[in-house]
Amino acid sequence: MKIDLITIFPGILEGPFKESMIKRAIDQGFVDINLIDLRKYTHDLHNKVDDTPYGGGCGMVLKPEPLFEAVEDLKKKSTYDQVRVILLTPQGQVFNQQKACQLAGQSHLVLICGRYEGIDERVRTALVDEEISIGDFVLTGGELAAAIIVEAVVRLLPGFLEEEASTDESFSGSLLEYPHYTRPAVFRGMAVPPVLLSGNHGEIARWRKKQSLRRTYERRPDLLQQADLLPKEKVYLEEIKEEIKEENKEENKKQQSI
Ligand code: JDQ
Repeated sequence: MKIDLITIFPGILEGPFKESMIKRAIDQGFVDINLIDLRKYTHDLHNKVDDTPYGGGCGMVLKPEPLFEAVEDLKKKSTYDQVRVILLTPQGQVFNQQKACQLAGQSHLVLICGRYEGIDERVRTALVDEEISIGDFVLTGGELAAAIIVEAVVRLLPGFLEEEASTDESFSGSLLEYPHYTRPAVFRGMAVPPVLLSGNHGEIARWRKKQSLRRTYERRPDLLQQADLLPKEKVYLEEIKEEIKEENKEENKKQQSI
């Protein structure tokens, strides 16, 4: 897979791609990531990439010419026949794991990281295939949003992560993760749940599944709505609801005795 990122601040994106998981993916040849400085596609003395908005108003807008030249150049040089051009913007479709999977299936992505008040609308209409937001909050530019998308996509590339690690996790299975513990067995008086030390793999799997269901029920009931649970999981969920009811009764008794 090839990922090109067009930005006026390549420095923002250098760090994230030089460390850890993404560096390994690059070194092992799973992905080729290129930072493209938009100013390289300007022709004036000052490498001007922005201009004032028509109609007035505050701030600046990214000019169309450098962005068109950059994307056209990247497409011309691409060895793939399908190049997907993505714009990071607060107005895009909200990014999620499903979208990450879709993008991981593409061979060549071009991510445009805007700045200022945004980009000239003609870039959006004539050049961009898809607009993505990483969530309902406001950033000052698209670079950090692009880094998040690259991270979520690269870890899904076929053969890169351990199979189980990416299929067994939060969101792809639409349940939250169960709690994890490592040594020591007792830390500052806090003990690891005994079942995890039992060596009974069936019991451990059952405990973990119930913990996943309980966490999802308590923290993200919206995810349970979408999940199609197995009959066994539905039984666990009913047990969990009973357990929570019992725990609340105990809480109330304690409260009343004070
Ligand atoms: C740009 C901006 C318009 C703020 C300029 C380019 N999820 C998400 N939040 N914020 C962004 C994405 C984002 C992406 C690219 C950006 C913000 N800005 C600043 C532009 C309205 C508000």
